[in-house]
Amino acid sequence: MFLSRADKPCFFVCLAASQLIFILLLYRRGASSVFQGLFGPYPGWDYSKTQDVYTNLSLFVPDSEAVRTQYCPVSSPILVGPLTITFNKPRSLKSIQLKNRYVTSGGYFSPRHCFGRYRTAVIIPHRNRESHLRTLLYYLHPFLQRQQLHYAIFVVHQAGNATFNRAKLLNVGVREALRYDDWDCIILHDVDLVPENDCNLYICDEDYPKHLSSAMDKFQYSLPYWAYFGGVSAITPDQFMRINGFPNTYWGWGGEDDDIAMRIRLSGMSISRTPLSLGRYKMIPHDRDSGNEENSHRYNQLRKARTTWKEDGMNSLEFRLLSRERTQLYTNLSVDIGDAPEMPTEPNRWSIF
Ligand code: UDH
Ligand code: MN
Repeated sequence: MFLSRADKPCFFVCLAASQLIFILLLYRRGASSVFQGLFGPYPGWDYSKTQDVYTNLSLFVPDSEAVRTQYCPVSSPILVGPLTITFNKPRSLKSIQLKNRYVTSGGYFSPRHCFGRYRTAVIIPHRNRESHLRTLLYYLHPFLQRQQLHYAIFVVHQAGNATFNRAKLLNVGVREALRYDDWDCIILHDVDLVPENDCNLYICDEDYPKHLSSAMDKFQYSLPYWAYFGGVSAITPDQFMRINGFPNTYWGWGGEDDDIAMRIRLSGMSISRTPLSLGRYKMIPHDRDSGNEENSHRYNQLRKARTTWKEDGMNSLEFRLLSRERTQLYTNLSVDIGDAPEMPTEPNRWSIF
């Protein structure tokens, strides 16, 4: 039976073609989305029923006499799951402050009726995205309070007009945030990504760096490719130092997240990932920013990452901190990170990233 089928050359052609399609799908869209496609969605959340991110937040307020005596429970009692996220309403800093009365100067919060179990710093690389920042703060503060975290938000603002450098700003953010507190977990957070489920906990995985934004609406709620590490991720200070932080040399858009993914593997770790049904994010729609043009050197840089990661990172980080300012909703770090060096332009050889 097999032999007679194998006789036909068409059989082998079809077999090879189907395998090729499967491998391509696996690479481009991530295995989980392939399996989801083949076997239907994972049992999970119903995102057609969502709740306001401020629901029941006031339950956390004890009477003025109360003293904290215990740690907060491992699992917060007021998590609701899918959240209502809309971008049609502009948010003012004042209105966000009024809704988050227990956030203190510098964007700090500690649960008021119990001791937060986890200490989480959120670091946001930023330039010229003021309205995105306000929208994110509107959703992120109550989101983190719902999780009963001891947390603070740090915005790392790139001063000047030099080409944007996301990874270097994140390095600066981690170095500076660690001066403020003994953080258990550092969340690296794009300014335009809003989490859609409050059960997506902003705490770290003990063993490996964790990719939290596994399902972004921009990528039809699936991974764009298997090693994708962009958007929002969680890393412990130890894991961060193990990979020598992030590269300082990716100026402009693209490549730095793939370099980080490579560092994680090269240092003997792997990426842990929030399941797709939970790691859902909405991206505030936007065009490419001026000053953040595509980095045409990134393919060449990625090819060399294996040899450069040990000397390009936290151990070579140089910057000038221009100001540290504690605003009511976040700590703003304004920083001069220098300018991109002159390099001859590279032809695009890899189009897969
Ligand atoms: N960022 C800034 N200011 C900039 C550039 C980037 O704050 O000028 C930060 C911000 O936190 C942003 C992150 O860097 O979320 C990543 O940059 P991005 O949002 O431009 O990256 P993304 O992958 O780029 O979203 C997609 C550009 C799509 C353009 C095509 C639209 N159809
Ligand atoms: Mn974006």
